[in-house]
Amino acid sequence: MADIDLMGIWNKCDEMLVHQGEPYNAETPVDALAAEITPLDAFYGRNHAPIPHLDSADWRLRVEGLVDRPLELSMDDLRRLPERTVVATLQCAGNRRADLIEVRDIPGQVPWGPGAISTARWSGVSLADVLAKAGVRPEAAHIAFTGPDVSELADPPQPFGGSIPVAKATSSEVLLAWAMNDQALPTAHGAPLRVVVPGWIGARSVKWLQRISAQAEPTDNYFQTEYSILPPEADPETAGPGAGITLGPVAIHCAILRPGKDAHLASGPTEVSGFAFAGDDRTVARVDVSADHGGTWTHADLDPPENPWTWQHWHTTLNLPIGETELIARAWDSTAAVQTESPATVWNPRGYANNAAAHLHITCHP
Ligand SMILES: Nc1nc2c(c(=O)[nH]1)N[C@H]1C(S)=C(S)[C@@H](COP(=O)(O)O)O[C@H]1N2
Ligand SMILES: [Mo]
Repeated sequence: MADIDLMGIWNKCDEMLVHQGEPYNAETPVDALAAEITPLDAFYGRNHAPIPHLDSADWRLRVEGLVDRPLELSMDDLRRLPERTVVATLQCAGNRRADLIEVRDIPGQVPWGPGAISTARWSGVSLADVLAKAGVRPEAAHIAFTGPDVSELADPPQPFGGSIPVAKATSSEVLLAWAMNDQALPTAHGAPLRVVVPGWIGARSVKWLQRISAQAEPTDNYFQTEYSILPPEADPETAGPGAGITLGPVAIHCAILRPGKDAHLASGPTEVSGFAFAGDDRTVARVDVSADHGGTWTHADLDPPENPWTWQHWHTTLNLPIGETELIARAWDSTAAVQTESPATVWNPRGYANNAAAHLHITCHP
């Protein structure tokens, strides 16, 4: 990837794990996953088309469809509404696809490891405030978002879009954000304005937002149903839009960050740490870690939730035996849902929503 000017175009650090240069798809390195707030230069990037460059002076947001007052808003108009800040984790539905690919190949999709996830402090306006200005009619059940970036993945090519139900869209945590970590929203992350749907798959947080539409049905945008769980026997090339379970809220999962994958280390008491993310508006209730194939489980020390939409880091000390060991971590959420044990159980043809327990191979010497 030497031909890609990471600093110039995307303003990313050299440690990013770049899967594709154009469209840019890169995951957050482990060190940055260990921080509560991800630095901007390490925040993962997920794109389906070349990055659009919008001039924020000419830019307008249209709000239309089943509304009493269609709107055309400039950034100045939006900045007159109350500013809100929400810390929220953004996670791609394809996060940890690499573990599914080990079960069975998933051609044509980015082989994400555990780093298609990051957390930022987002600032902007509440989508609810903008929708209230427009007056959403009672017949509207979904709020659809459209960006300007036309993706060749759709046939015929289509701008990126997605929708969420009105109930989520009018929750105060859903933002139209113009800032990230108290800095102007970077172009790579959707400037001048992006949607942030906390607790839901990243695909619904449409970047470079241009149009909001209130409608009776979910959007028919290609990416709305592309982000769905097909049954294992389905062919993703021929599956129709209704063939899968459309993804919305994220499911509970966790990652082991330390020790690193395939680490060689001394046996004995060893610090094991990672994060867990509950998704939707749930929190993480417990993280269990095992070094003996699930024979015994240690309950990790878990950071309290910042809010329901943010990952929680955890750590514990395990007494590691000499030789090869597989560490397993599994998280439980506040509804008592737990991660499934094996990626084989959740394998699906497009490789989405892998929330199987985290497994990590290490070797310990005396
Ligand atoms: N306009 C537009 N918005 C988009 C996308 C895109 O390709 N185009 N990708 C989506 C997906 S799948 C994810 S996971 C997040 C990633 O956001 P990030 O690149 O800021 O990390 O943006 C979402 N919004
Ligand atoms: Mo995504």
